[in-house]
Amino acid sequence: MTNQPPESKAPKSMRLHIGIMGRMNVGKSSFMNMLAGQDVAITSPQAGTTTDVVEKTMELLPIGPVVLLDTAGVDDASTLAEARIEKAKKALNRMDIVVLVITPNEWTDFEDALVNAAHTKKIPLLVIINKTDLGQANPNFLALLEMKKLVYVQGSSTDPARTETFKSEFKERLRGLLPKLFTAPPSLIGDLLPPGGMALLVVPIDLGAPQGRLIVPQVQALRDLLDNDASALVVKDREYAAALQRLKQPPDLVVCDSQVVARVVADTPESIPLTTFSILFARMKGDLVAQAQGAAAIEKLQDGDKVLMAEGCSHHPLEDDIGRIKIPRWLRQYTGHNLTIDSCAGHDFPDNLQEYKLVIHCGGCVMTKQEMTSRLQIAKEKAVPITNYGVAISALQGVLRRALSPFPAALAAYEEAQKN
Ligand SMILES: Nc1nc2c(ncn2[C@@H]2O[C@H](COP(=O)(O)OP(=O)(O)OP(=O)(O)O)[C@@H](O)[C@H]2O)c(=O)[nH]1
Ligand SMILES: [Mg+2]
Repeated sequence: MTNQPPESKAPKSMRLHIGIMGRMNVGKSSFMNMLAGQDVAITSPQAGTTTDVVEKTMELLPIGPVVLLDTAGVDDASTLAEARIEKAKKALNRMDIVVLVITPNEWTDFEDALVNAAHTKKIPLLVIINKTDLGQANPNFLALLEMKKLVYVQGSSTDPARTETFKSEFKERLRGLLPKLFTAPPSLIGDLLPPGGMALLVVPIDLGAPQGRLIVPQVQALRDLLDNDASALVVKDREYAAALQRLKQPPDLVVCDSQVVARVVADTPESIPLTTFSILFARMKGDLVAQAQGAAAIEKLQDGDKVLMAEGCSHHPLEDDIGRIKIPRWLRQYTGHNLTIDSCAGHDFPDNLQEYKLVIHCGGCVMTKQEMTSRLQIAKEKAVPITNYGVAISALQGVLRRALSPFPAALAAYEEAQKN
């Protein structure tokens, strides 16, 4: 037990990030203060009071740990610069849900643009009609929101007599939108292909590996493809080139085992998207963008730098071989530097994490997504780049750009991090 208040226990990344957005002066900061039950953000009748994002971590019962993000208001639509909308859209990337604050009977192009952007990014959106103490929304206006299929709550952030009702209605509506966030299982591969598409899976030769360890990822990929109305062709790496040639149409995606990725890349035309099983799992289990970014640190390693090989479980002979012998060897060969490579296993990172220039994590097959996410978060807080076995192997084989080709955001993050 610790003395910490409950809200400081959960790492930020596991909290529901609620972004409060809207035009200037609609009462975003007042709404946030009302939810927080304290004056977290400055409010004023002056438009443009909030200039930078104000964050408040709190326990929003019964929903759980959340981060409220109060954003700078956007100009009235008439003077709305394109750049402002772009900035607002960018801010969406940090949010799990958007709360769009408006005032009664005012709906501009900005609101439409934000609703569309949230829709495109598949971020649920809840409309708050604020300042109803000054005047109610008229029936036509509410009908317009309903026509746009928007969920809304009405109330006043500054009227103490009505805050409790406002808050509880807000939480109820919010909960109604949440299942979409939590019930949709992350896709392994199915979302990367069009319906009716075909994936070519290149599996390692030693299919008879103990306890089916090498088989599970392929079975999961097959199932996910079938669930998404796609088909698959499975070949061993030796038969890959011939199988590819026999196809009348190129596959929509090639997925191979990390350890044969260099050869498979060599045999695959540039126009065919290609990745590895471990990159697919990294995406499903962790945060591929962060891990692609982390891989850029490989290029910057110097003599004497420390690298940590981290495993989620304490006993895993097969990955031991990759994590303790192969990757360290490739890493030394690739960088040409004298590195200190440590390893850790189990549920905790070592206390001296900040001494490392890079953490290379296993695929986390025995870890939950939350566990992986919180580890990524710890590394982020200590400013230590983190990547994973699969991403690192492709980088060390010199084919990471190619293996990230189906994931534009991760590829961009990797290229950007290489420049810095
Ligand atoms: N009457 C009334 N006034 C409100 C309400 N909510 C906010 N206000 C007032 O509206 C003004 C603007 O509120 P803020 O919370 O600063 O608005 P904001 O959207 O954060 O503004 P920017 O940060 O400038 O974009 C302040 O004077 C608030 O007191 C409400 O529900 N009713
Ligand atoms: Mg504000």
